Amino acid sequence: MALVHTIYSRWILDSRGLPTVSCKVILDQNGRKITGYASVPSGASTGSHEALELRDGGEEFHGKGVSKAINNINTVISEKLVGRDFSTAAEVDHVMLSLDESGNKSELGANSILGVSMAAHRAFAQLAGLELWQYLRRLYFSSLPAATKFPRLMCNVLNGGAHADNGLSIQEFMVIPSGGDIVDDIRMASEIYHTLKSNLAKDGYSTSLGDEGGFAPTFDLQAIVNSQSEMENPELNPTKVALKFLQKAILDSGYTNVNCELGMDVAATEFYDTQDQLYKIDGLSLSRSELTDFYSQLCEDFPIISIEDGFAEDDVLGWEVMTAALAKKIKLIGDDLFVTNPKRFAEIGLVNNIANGVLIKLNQIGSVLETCQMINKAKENDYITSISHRSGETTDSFISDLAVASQSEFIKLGAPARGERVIKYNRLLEIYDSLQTL
Ligand code: 2PG
Ligand code: MG
Repeated sequence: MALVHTIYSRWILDSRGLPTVSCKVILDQNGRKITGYASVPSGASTGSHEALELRDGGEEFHGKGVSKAINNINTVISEKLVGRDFSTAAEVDHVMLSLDESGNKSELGANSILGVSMAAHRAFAQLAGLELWQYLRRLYFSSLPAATKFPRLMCNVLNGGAHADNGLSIQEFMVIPSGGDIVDDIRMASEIYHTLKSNLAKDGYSTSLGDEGGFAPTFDLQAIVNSQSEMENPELNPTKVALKFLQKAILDSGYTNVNCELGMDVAATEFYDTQDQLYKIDGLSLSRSELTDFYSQLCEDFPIISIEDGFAEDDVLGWEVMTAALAKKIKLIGDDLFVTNPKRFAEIGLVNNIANGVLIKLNQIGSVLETCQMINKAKENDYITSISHRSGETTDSFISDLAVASQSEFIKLGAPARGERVIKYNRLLEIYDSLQTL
């Protein structure tokens, strides 16, 4: 049991240089003060069913200011929490959730509630003398086996879609190592990332980075055919060229498709034309069955084990076609589809029996408590979970602890480069080391 002594929020800059909410929660236990800090990420390809991220509009920060969200923390939320005793961080979340009855957190903002929620979980973990992942395990995932299992990494090394200006329709091309343990996997990710960089440079492509630290080349398809390079015969398709580069980087780094596989986040909502119900991908206009065939062929040609958001967020029909064709072979992960919302997951996913995995993003639902409820609901229904960062990130590594605590199958954390991404990789290493010395 501890008393909430202080809650304080201010804006900081995120990895895109835009403001976001940071928060600190100070607990007081018989005069002993404990502080938990957190900061909130932000998406670019956001699903329309996500909880509301409160932005100010107006002139400041081009309308992206978060002073309203911060004000909500420093007034409404503080007034309700400060001076009260709590025995867990989940209790803090329950009180905050009762303050916003909108259903999508549009009264207080998901960014304000989540900032306090994450900081409170950190503070209560310290109060209990536990690492954050241990506290989350105890609070939300106590029925899981005691053993510590690390997630497989989904490393987004080549960026497109809304995260880059390079004309690639598909948003994320990921390598997914499975080298044995998390240390080997992170080394593998780093080596492949740098091999990919040299291979792109050798072929004359830019190695500038997209929002998630992956490379963002603009593929000149005609030049590829003319050059007779190893990238020849991509059937003039940028997606295939991107996947070829990834596969070559894996092999050139001395690995095989046994110890490193591939995944994509298509983010198909971004290029779905609701008028004609066609997907405008790679200069093509594909129907549901044509797009499914396109994915099936890619899965034949490349060692792909996971496709996220292969169809648009409300295109249940499309998801049904894809699920029927591919769910037995690979992971079909819903991101914009489920938006980490247990209710939507039940109504859209379980009722229609679509997808077989759930992407988990804290700020899509807006509290740690509900995020963990979503993870448990997915597990109960045999859906795998992948704990995910956002394209706009901070140096907060909460997701690494959450992935270990929940024994999630995957963690999606961008490229192994740039501070806001590597801190999540490095936190996994830190947890690994702490287990060796326990
Ligand atoms: C996604 C994410 C994270 P954003 O679509 O899965 O990779 O991107 O944060 O822009 O929604
Ligand atoms: Mg996604």
